[in-house]
Amino acid sequence: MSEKYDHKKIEKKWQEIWERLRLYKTKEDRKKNKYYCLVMFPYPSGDLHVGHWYNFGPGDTVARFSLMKGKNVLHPVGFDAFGLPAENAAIKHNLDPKEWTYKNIEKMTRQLKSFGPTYDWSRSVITSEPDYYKWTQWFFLLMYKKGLAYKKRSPVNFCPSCNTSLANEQVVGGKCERCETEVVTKELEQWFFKITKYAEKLLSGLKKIDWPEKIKIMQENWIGRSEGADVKFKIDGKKNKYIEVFTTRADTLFGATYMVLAPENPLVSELTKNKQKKKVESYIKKTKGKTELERMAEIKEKTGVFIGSYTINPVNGRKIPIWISDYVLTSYGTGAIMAVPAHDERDFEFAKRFDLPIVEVVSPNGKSHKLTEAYIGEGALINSQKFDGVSNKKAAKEIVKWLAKKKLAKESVNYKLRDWLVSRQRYWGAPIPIIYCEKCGTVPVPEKDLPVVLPLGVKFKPTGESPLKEVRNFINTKCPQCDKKAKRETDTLDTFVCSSWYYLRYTDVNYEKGPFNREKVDFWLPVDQYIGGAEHAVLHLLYSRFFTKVLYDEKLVNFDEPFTRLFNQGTILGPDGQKMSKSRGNVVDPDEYVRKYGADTVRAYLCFMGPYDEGGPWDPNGVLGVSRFLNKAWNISLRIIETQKTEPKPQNSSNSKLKETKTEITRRIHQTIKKVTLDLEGFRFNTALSTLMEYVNFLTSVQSRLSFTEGLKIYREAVSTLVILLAPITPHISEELWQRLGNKESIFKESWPKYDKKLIKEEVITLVVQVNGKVRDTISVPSDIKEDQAKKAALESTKIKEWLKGKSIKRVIFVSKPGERKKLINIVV
Ligand code: ANZ
Ligand code: ZN
Repeated sequence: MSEKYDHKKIEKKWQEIWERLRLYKTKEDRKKNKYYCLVMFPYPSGDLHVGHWYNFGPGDTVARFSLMKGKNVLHPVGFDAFGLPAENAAIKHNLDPKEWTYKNIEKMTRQLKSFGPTYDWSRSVITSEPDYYKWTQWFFLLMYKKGLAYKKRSPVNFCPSCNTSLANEQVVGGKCERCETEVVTKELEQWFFKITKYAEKLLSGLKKIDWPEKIKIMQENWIGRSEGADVKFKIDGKKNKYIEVFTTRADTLFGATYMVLAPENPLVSELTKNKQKKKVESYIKKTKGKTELERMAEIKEKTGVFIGSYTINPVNGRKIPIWISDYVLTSYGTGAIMAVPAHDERDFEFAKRFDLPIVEVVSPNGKSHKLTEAYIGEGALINSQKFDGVSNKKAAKEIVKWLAKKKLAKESVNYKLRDWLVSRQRYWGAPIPIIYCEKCGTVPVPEKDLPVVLPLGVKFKPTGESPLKEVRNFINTKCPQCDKKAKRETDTLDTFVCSSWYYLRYTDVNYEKGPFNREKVDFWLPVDQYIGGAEHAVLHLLYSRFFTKVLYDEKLVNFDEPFTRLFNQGTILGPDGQKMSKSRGNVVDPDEYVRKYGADTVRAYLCFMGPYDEGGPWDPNGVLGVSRFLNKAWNISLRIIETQKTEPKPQNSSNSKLKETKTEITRRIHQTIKKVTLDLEGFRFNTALSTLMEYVNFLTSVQSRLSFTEGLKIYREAVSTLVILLAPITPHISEELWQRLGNKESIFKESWPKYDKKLIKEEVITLVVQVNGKVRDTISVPSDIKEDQAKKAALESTKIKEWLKGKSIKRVIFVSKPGERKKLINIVV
């Protein structure tokens, strides 16, 4: 009996040897093609969960595969270590956030190492280290110097549970992305990054990157480009005073019967007539505290107040009333709209409620109708004077042109994207490097004074105000300009700022002259393959693109998209098919499976469980199946390897039969190389693995025709191929068998096998065609012919056609047994 597959022994042994050999030490080898393979770095939450494994396991397969294909691979990992959970855990357990974070990093590093990844640990980053966040602060200063960071008092999203403001991207369906608490609006003075300046570039850049279509569409919608026109309405009774509105439907101008301003629009106080003042003010008060999402909700009953003034519709001179309503947002377009109740649903509801005139101007059939709801479709214009009869699409352009001549309109583009709110009223983050001086005002911390160190051991409670406000020796400082007493900014930076540039730092983590070493960044970037979850679609993935574009414009890097190719792994569900969660009790602990079956089994299972971008439920039986496969692969490999040492060669029976079988094995080897190579290149890990499973079954079955001793040379080649093809997925077992095959160097120094097209050539078998059970023809067909093709071939045979003349076919039966060298078609007439 051969030695049993002992995953514990093998995995420990090779992890130690690989570390000793410094196998994963990355070098810049200019003779090879570089390949930067990046996985989204984890937040040190305490435990590596299955989702992490699903990101990192197959990610490591990609890195190892590229390594064996002869590429110069950079495959780093680090920790996104600042952030709220650390602080919340600290409060709950009366710990220090730093202590909690670093303990978790230690634990997660151990867990990460247990699956045998190729990470070069000497290139790791921890974003909460001063020598990292020093440069995060440097980026803030860069934005500030370029006018891309500014402070503004405005209503912002605020999570009452996390006690901090949030960026728009962190509000999902009106709730805090992190804790799912309903977000409220608060008026605060906050720092923003002017990402809106890059709206167009962020949009057009999407065209040239190889990302999942889904993510590109999400970013496109988030940026929300909208083409239309700004149209000027003269204020009635005022000379040369206008209100500008943004509209995407200039074709409907003749149907604009009232105007609506956002309650926050500065014109409101100016234009409100005394009689209306009380009502208007109380309405404005009620609007405050409502989030944009609430205000735009379709279902909500429309509210508003007439402010007593009028404007003149520029197309027909009609006097129309000005209202305020919360369904008009202050932050979009011009904060004012022309309302066309006949063709806009919200305006229609509003007009019904307040009994405002509804004038139909776009008609599907050129006639007028009594409208019971807004008509939003296409049509020809009516009630629009000289534009009557013109198709509405065309009319939109013509009306803008016509008004533009009178300087009353111009084409305009708006974006839904808002500036990125980056300040947080929390402790565990990079301090914003700004000083306030009574004399000099807002003063950026000079680069030589970076980092602004986050004080440690601070006792705090989240109150909605920055905890750093309580730390005297942090807050009190000197003005870098006049040297007088001054105070530091006490908000910290959103952790998404830290993660917007970490992929640059990996190329030289100890660099001291700047955030990154230009020479190394020129060599490694952009990232060739990024792998991570789709939940970052409009967060990290958008912010990183923005950072890169700023760097590009500053000529600090020579590329303007950071991640050339992106892959989103799917989600692993609990064994019950539901999302894993503690409350459901369906959370799978990968460590437990590693202990029981080994890292190689878990890695292979993750590759095998389904298409990588889909994921699916975790199936304990599936793990068992994969474990059986590895045992089978181990057993047969070992039997072949050991045959050489112990058994004498027997006498050959029939030379031609043996030769035929050897050819068959050779063909199978090359077919398998081809299939697995293409599958790994396409991230089809599941089918790569099922091909290898079939291959092992084949090797097991073929020995009935050619014993191991008879075909030892070809069998050894078959085993070599098996372990090489498996190596990126199950590195430990492969390395062990590789060594037992007598190889001295690591399998990961071996180059990926090439297949020989000539040797793959399709095998031909015989298709026997019967009519009513009698053999009438035999045709040569490919061995893997499918039922439809076989039927087609049979019916196209001239001999068969002859037999079928004048008869009607009742049934066609296809008989195909795997491994048989003949297949059969029986036509029943
Ligand atoms: C007249 C009109 C007639 C409109 C019609 C629509 C249909 P998107 O595509 O999202 O850009 N709008 C403009 N600014 C707004 C604001 N600050 N708050 C709320 N609504 C605003 O939508 C543009 C349309 O949304 C604009 O075109 C305007 O209404 C409204 F049959 O103008 B429209
Ligand atoms: Zn929250």
